[in-house]
Amino acid sequence: MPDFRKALADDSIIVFDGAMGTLLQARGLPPGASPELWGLEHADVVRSVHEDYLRVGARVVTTNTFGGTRFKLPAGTDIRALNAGLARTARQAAGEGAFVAGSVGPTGHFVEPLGTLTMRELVDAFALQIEGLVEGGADLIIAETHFDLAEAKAVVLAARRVCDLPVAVLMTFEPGGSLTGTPSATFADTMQNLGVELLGINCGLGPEQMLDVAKGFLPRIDVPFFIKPNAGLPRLENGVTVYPMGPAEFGDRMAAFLDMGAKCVSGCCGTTPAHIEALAKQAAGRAWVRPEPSQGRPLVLTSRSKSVCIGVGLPAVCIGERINPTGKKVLTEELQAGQFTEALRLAEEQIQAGARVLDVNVGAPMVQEETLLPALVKQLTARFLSPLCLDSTKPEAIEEALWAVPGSALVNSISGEPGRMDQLGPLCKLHGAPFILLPLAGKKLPVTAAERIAAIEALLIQAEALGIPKRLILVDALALTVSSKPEAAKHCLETIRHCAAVWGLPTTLGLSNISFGLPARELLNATFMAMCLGAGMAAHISNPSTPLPREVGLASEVMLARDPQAARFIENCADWKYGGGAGAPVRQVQAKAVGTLREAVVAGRKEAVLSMVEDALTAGKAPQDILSGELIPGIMDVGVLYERKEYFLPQLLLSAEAMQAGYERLTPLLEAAADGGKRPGIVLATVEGDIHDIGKNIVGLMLRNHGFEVIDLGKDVSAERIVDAAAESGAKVIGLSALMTTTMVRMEDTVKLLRSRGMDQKVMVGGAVVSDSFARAIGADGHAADAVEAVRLAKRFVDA
Ligand code: THG
Repeated sequence: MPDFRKALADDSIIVFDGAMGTLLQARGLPPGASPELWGLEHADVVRSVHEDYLRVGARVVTTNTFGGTRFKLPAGTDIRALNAGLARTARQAAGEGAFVAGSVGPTGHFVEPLGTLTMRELVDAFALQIEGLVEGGADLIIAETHFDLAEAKAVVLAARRVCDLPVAVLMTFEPGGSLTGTPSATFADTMQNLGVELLGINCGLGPEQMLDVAKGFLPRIDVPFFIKPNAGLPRLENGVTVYPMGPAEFGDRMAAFLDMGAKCVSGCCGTTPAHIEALAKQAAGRAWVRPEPSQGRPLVLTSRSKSVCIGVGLPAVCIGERINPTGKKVLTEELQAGQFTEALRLAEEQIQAGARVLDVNVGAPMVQEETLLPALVKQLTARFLSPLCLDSTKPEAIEEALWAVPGSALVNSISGEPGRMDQLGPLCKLHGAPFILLPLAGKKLPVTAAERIAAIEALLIQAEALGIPKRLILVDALALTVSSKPEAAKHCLETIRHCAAVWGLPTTLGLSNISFGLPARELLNATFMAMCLGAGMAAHISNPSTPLPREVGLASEVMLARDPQAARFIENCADWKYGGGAGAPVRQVQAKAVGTLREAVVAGRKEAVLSMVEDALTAGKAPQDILSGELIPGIMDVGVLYERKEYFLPQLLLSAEAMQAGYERLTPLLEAAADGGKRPGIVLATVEGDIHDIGKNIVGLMLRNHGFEVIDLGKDVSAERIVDAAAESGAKVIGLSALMTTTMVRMEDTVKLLRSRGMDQKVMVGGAVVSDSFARAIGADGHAADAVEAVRLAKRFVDA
């Protein structure tokens, strides 16, 4: 039996098969039917597609299970049996000579806080699907067309729970990032931390556009990569979606990826056996161009939308320490009451001051850390782009928090305390979470550098035995207080140098520990900071707003030649004065102060919005003025940020929800004042055969926020029902959504039916593959590329 892991390691290029759905349709799959259910009934047809791809040179066939989770199938479907059956069909076609890739697509739902699913529910659902795929004989699991980092991660966690098959993860990107704002490099960093065996990009783009995306992450990865573009960008011709790129051009264009070092290649939407034949010819006789093995790759932390590299020789990273109840009365009381206002304020303040990672510690007396830490982590993840550092002595709290993070958080920490490595090490490995290795063993503090190095070495051996890769380890050099141990700083510096020189490991420490019990602590901390940076420290857990250490940190980066043209130094310290008290002004990273209601909407602060609305009402402001003078301008600002790609979907949703909360408070007052005046109505629906509703729901939320009465008919809605609803409600506008190329043609039915009944409602259409020319071709009145544009269009239609 050939082993896919061996094929990944050898010199060959691996050609996968091409599109499945369009071929099934050509062979009898009715429009709108579930390809999985139909395929189970028509195994011979599915098998014929697999065989056609094998005949033209594919070495891997992909199971017809893209929508094989409970979210995409009717209730009561035996998920495991369905996936096993379809995998068996692929296995029969592949025999012993070719591989079977078990396909796992997106569910169409978001995990908290973007949606309502928990990460655990999502992983359970994928695990059930993957059990079936394994039972049916898959050789690898392939997650494809994913657009949210958390969901892609869930597939990996599920696969690791169920089997030891290699896992490939492919995400879909637009030039600016994935739909929920993940740049391709951050995707690559997160997946590499998780230890996926193969990573890549598929769908969404044709080969030309995909080339730029691939260039963006290639320098960051050591694992083999997979490129699976569409046959160009789709066009609509006579009511049919057409992918313009023919087999010969497709084969030719794929050569660029093979030159770049792609290990696996294939085609997504619009490709046929002829495309794969051309691709296989292109790959024939070529050997895999192996990427140069990297030296000293940094440790990388990620959030959904950002990567932070920590490495010897890179600019030092400040891990902001202040979300920690130690010595903070307000924070302690709030955490004890389960409130996060102060924690969120501290987060914002630290980010503005230059912290690139936030340490999160909720360890106050009488606090349930295992529920409070993940709750705060979710709030931070929804609001800020910074990766997090999970700081707790309770392994259960760290585990729960890891489940709440879409990317790679830093675990703080694993010490030599008995059981700690055994408990947390495997968790860090599973979640791809880098961790701080704290050289404490038992009761006695390791004072000398030699003792610390011995303790570090013992922990490194334990980590290696658990199969934890070195790229996940950040060593704490252990800052003890110089007041009680005069040589504490000296031993720290030696530990830092040893880690960098001998193990190539990055180091960090809790900066302020050094100065406990002495006067002029800032001076001591700053001095120690400069010395540690000189010795090669890569990160520090510190208060980013304390002037002197902050200024010395900025100056040190100039001395270490890590601040090109001293730009950051000049930006921050141009007006610096000795003993100036105020010191270098804190850099405005994001101007997100929420002095006004409008700003609170922009910042997505629901509580602030509610209390400010209340204040405005108390002050006698008219509800209509609050709405049109604050709430609406706020959401318009968000729209602008979104279009500039400064905001992504998570922030857009958060602001929309904050605005919604304020709007709901005002609604009864507005209605009373309007004296029966009606809000403009709009009917929204996802068309028949399509069960995607994320885009439509966002549009609905935005429209409600702009004062529309939204009649949401849900998904998989017939033209009849849409037109009837428009007639009954008297709505002037209809919004139609479709995600799939196979269902967007149903939009035309609705337009035709509407016009045949002589109704004059304006129709706007949207969805990932819908274009302006498509909208015109089917006689729609407009095309909205995103939720912001949908609102603009709807207003224009109503005002007209
Ligand atoms: N190594 C690792 N993790 C750590 C530490 C370390 N986590 C905790 C700690 N040390 C670093 N964090 C803090 C947090 C707060 C303070 C010091 C270190 C602190 N608090 C002030 C007080 O106690 O008075 C409050 C001041 C304020 O308002 O910020 O000093 O060494 N791996």
